[in-house]
Amino acid sequence: MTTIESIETLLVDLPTIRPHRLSVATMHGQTLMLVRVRCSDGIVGLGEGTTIAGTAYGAESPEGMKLVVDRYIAPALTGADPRRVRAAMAHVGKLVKGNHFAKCAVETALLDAQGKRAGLPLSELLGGRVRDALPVAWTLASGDTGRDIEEAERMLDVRRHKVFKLKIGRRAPAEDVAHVAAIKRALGDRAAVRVDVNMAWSESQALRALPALADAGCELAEQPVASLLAMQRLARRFPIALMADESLTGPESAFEAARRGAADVFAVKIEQSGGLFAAREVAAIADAAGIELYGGTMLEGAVGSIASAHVFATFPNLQWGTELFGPLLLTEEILAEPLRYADFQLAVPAAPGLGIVLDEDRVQAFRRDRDRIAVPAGTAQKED
Ligand code: MUC
Ligand code: MG
Repeated sequence: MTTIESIETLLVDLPTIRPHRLSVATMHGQTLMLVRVRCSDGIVGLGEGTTIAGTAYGAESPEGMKLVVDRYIAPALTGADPRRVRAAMAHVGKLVKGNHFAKCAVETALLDAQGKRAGLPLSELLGGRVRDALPVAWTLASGDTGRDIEEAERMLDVRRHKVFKLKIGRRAPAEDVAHVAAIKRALGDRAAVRVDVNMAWSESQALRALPALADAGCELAEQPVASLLAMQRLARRFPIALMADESLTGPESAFEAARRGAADVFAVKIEQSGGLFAAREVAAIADAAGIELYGGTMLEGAVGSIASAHVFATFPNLQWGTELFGPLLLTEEILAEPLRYADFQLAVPAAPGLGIVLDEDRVQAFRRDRDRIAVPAGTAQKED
């Protein structure tokens, strides 16, 4: 019988190419919690858990995920059959409540191993991909309108992105609307402009700002308010699509959002959903309810981004494309062969499992010392 021999975790701290300003925090670096599942047949599966600015975005942190995997998930799975991925994760579900991001990292590693074992890319293992490449949006979040326009122009020039998501919600809504309008004016029909407010507005602020954003040519607003009821009241009032992100924490919440008609689009995220299978359930609920789909990111590094890509490649509907640009926000490459971004798309690898190989030297170089609590200079999350 094939068994899981060990599950190991490590934290890898990587700087971002520039400060990334969201309404909840400014990121200067990203911490990847990598998981390696070693099986008795010699196969090793890889997974990743990532958050946005530590605990500023959600309840989990990379350090917390590592603890949950080391202390609770690894002992529960050691000795289990790695080929029974769903049984293994059901067992974990009984012992570990919540902790969606940590569970997603482990499920990814089990599926990577299973794909390698079967000789199938993850997307084929999950039932078959319907596309080999995914459109990828870029997030403009430097905090400066001129700099954002220059960044967008560069992305258009090199044909890497032509859809831009603007992070807003830190400033007064009227200032944000002016920022969005200036960027859309500069880019014109060459690019699509969307915004993500990360829940920063009250409903009355959203009521004033959404029509102004629509007038400025912004095609979509992501999670302008926190409340699902407020999302429901705002939906379909203005000629701008409303997308749910933070409201979607798995299939149950997706069902509730769909039942209430609280969004036109769902941003599906594998970690927030609770894993790759759960993300597919969220997408199925959207499809059944006539809600459109978008492949979201938790700003994962290469491992989490490519796991997401395999899942999104299986979605029959993906009307709004994806934003799997996480690895491009980091200064350092940790793969032996970088992911392929070209012609505004990310190629979904064709090799078995995730279809990627870590550059072990690079990983070790950026690995956080096990005994050191402090985060290396330049990568700490801090408010500016
Ligand atoms: C989010 O809220 O969607 C996605 C892109 C980005 O810059 O941040 C993430 C999180
Ligand atoms: Mg969002």
